[in-house]
Amino acid sequence: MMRAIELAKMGEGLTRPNPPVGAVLVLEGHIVAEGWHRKAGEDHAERDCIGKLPPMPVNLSSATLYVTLEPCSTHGRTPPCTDIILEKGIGRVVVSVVDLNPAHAGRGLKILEEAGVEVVSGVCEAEGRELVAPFEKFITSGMPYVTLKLASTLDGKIADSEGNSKWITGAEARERVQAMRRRADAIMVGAGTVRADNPSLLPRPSEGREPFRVVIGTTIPADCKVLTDGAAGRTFVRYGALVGVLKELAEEHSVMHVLCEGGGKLAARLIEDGLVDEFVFFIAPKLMGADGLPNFAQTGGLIAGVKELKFHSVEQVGEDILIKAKMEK
Ligand code: AOF
Ligand code: ZN
Repeated sequence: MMRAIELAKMGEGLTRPNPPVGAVLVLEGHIVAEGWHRKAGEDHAERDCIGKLPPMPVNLSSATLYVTLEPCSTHGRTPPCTDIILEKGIGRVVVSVVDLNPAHAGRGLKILEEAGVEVVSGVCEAEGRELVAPFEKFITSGMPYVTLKLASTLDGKIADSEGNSKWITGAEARERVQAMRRRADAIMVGAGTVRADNPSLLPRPSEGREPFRVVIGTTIPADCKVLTDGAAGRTFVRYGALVGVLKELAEEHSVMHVLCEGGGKLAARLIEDGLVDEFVFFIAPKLMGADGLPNFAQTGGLIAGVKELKFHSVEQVGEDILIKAKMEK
């Protein structure tokens, strides 16, 4: 299943509005085929995997198909995966997580079981759930999953007194940010960040990803990168309630996963409005000092109103620390 999850990850950032899914077919203890979902409208992971079997007939009644998501059971853009599994006579199907898409949700597993296929679910469930978290948010609420990434010094400063923020964290942390961009459907920043840094916000290397870029605010220079480079056609500048902007991204552009990279004011608004699904903090072993410099929560300031988070993972990345956290529900 961990191999199937690895395969699924190759589709992250490419599949909207579909989830990234991976599949592995095992026969007599050996992996005989692998597959993953590349793009909505193209083969699902199961079909991609099974399609890679050699053309000669093989008895698959003792084979196990490992899939990161419950196989679909209805005709969407593509035919149901349950059909091909039954057609090929695969004896056992192991899934990580049930598909929360109301069109499937348990139905695929039931169809397989009723047809005599041995079904196991909940394998590597935490990893499988993490993989489809953006899809689940999108399909169940019509809103994108929002990851808020912030890089700060140990004393919580996200920029210096001249607004410079690019060099707070080290090279490895910046590489990780590129990987996060490849997994997102849209990268969002505040107008202040564009004015201060003139970022491209595109992943490097892009590996085929073409995320939207969303700038929240009114005034950005006409010659900034996001408005003038080759991907400028996928840049949106928006002002107003963030809920409305996020809804527009989901409804009109099938954006399932938004990565917000700050700055402090936009971060504070997202936090205040309860729109952040996951926090990713990069913390550098540096002290900036000085009062009044930008940090990421410019509102509140009383212990009574403190926002409680829960750390999900803590990891050293180069000289920096990466903390993933979620708001306590
Ligand atoms: C699977 N395997 O690899 C994926 C699944 O319009 P379609 O036919 O592409 O179906 C989209 C739905 O299928 C999507 O909303 C989700 O519930 C499921 N995605 N299912 O069995 C896959 N990507
Ligand atoms: Zn399917």
